[in-house]
Amino acid sequence: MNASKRPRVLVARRIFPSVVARLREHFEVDTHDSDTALSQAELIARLQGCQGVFVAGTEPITGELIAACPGLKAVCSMAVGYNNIDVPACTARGVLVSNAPGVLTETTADFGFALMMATARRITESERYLRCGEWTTWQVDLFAGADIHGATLGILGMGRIGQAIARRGALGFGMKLAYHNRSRLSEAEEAELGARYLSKEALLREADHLVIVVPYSPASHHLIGAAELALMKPSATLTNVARGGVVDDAALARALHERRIAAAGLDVYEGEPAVHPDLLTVPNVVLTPHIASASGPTRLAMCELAASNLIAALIGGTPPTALNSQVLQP
Ligand code: 8YV
Repeated sequence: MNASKRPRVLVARRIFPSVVARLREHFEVDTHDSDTALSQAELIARLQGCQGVFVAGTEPITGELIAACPGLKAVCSMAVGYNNIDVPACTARGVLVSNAPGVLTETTADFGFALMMATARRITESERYLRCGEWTTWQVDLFAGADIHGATLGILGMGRIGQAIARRGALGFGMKLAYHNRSRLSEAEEAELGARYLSKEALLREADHLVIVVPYSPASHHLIGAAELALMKPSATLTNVARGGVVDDAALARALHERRIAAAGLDVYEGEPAVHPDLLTVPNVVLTPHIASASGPTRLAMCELAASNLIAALIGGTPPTALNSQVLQP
């Protein structure tokens, strides 16, 4: 193909060079080879003349941006969550949107489970104590935490990742499973997992370890706030690998400080990368920087999937994980 006729795309974050090289086989590629997200105004300026954009979960693709970039035909994200993209605005203007489901399910479930275990067994809290030189003697109840095996695992949001966490709990650790989800699983799915469906309130009351895996939307904003935390057992833990904003971080910090729940494990935050200052000062919380999907092979697979979507959307073929494939209909 004549190089000047090739579609132009922007890769809006630093990603793997091998994926950029693959995109260069098909496109004129402009890169923002940086770990700092472009602002909305910068994105709009950089997207003039582009037909496609490769984003992470961090670039806001708003209706305003779509209107200001009339040449744009495809927005392909390497994230599974797409709350940063105004999909209806894209659809209305015929812009294809894709996300990256599937490839990160098991890696994210591994991490969610690990974070829950670290939280229940106080791993990082006890490591800080040791590193500070405070460990001087064996104590019968030193960092005594909660058991995982045999405990009730409560899953809020029973999609792919929720189910993968449920399997780990039931098969690996003999946990009792309970869940709440907008739509209930089929009887066969519930039986296979051995999972009981509960109302959100009953789940909060019964869970020994609550793991949150719901997508973020206005409907799930502060799904867990002070009132919900008050329903939980004082011995319970809460783990969030979904999105900041699903949990009211200020209310959670208060509940942790007052020991109204035992501990929390958080990978995501309201307004991240900023973290609520009160979460930084309570000891009974494990904090990680949004890395649940971050194994080397999985991050590469997420980028490859976004690239495959971009290539199919602009060159030809069926984008494997489009969110609005109706825009491709003639
Ligand atoms: C990503 C995520 O690392 O896929 C998602 O929705 O939250 C993470 O796996 C992140 O969004 C990429 O920016």
